[in-house]
Amino acid sequence: MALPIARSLRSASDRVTRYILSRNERLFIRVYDRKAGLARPTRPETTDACGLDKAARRALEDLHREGFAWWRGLFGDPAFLEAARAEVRDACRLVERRFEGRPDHERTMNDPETGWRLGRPVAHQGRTRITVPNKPGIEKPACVRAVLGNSALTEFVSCYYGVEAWPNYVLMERLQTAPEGDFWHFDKIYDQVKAMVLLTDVGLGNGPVRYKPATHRRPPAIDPLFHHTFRKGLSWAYPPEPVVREIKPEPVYGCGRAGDCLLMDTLGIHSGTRLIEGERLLLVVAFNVRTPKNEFLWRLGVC
Ligand SMILES: O=C(O)CCC(=O)C(=O)O
Ligand SMILES: [Fe+2]
Repeated sequence: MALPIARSLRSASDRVTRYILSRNERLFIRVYDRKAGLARPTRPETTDACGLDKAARRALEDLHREGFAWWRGLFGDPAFLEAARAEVRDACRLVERRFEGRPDHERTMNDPETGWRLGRPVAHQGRTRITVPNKPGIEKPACVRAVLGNSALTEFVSCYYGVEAWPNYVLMERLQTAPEGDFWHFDKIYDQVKAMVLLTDVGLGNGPVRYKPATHRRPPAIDPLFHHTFRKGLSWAYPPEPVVREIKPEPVYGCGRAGDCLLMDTLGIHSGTRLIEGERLLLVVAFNVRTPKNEFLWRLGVC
């Protein structure tokens, strides 16, 4: 009997906390930053114990400083790349078949055969996206198993936060020529790192992601949007262009060779750019982490 009472008291207190923080931006920011301070991403000089090699240590330093980093050639095996490109193209063909003849308002569907979440191809952005949850009972192509099974990558992200990290899902993505990129955004107010594995060479014309350096430390102009996202959800995670333009310095572009792995702290502001030529194929591993901030937001039921 005692346990359900304790639980319902706790959930009542969580609801009150959420209500109070919803009403007061400054208080929300203070609490949010204090939770973040409890497990700041580990400083690179304290990460010897993580056993990272030289390339990974350099990427870790860059990720701390800029919120964005390159780990060159991590998945550079040509046989892996060729097979992975074929698997991503196959998955894109499955998406086309599944959406054939479906009404326009259906933006996503769960594929009963594979367990994947399929996104309707977004024509004006040239984007096809398949989400493969990292759960039992979900079909996982070899390329997905390879990125999920790369323990150096998971260790890297755990080391960045100083707490346990685990891959939550993998995106298989294709970008084709299109009139538009997507809008500036942060992914969510939770701590998360995304590892983007390039399966094709990406130059400026091939739709690289762009990232405003150091915005993972949240410039003050972004505070109201974090608060609104807390209150009302992810439609507030899109800072307007003039606000982003005022934030220095200029963006970096996620160009690289097939096999390079880009690392991105998704609290920072970024956007996909328009693909002008060729085709960009990508695997993206999204990592969850058990930071005090995330535990707190999970408890409050924030999306
Ligand atoms: O595809 C891209 O270049 C960026 C996509 C993005 O914003 C993300 O995966 O969070
Ligand atoms: Fe994003």
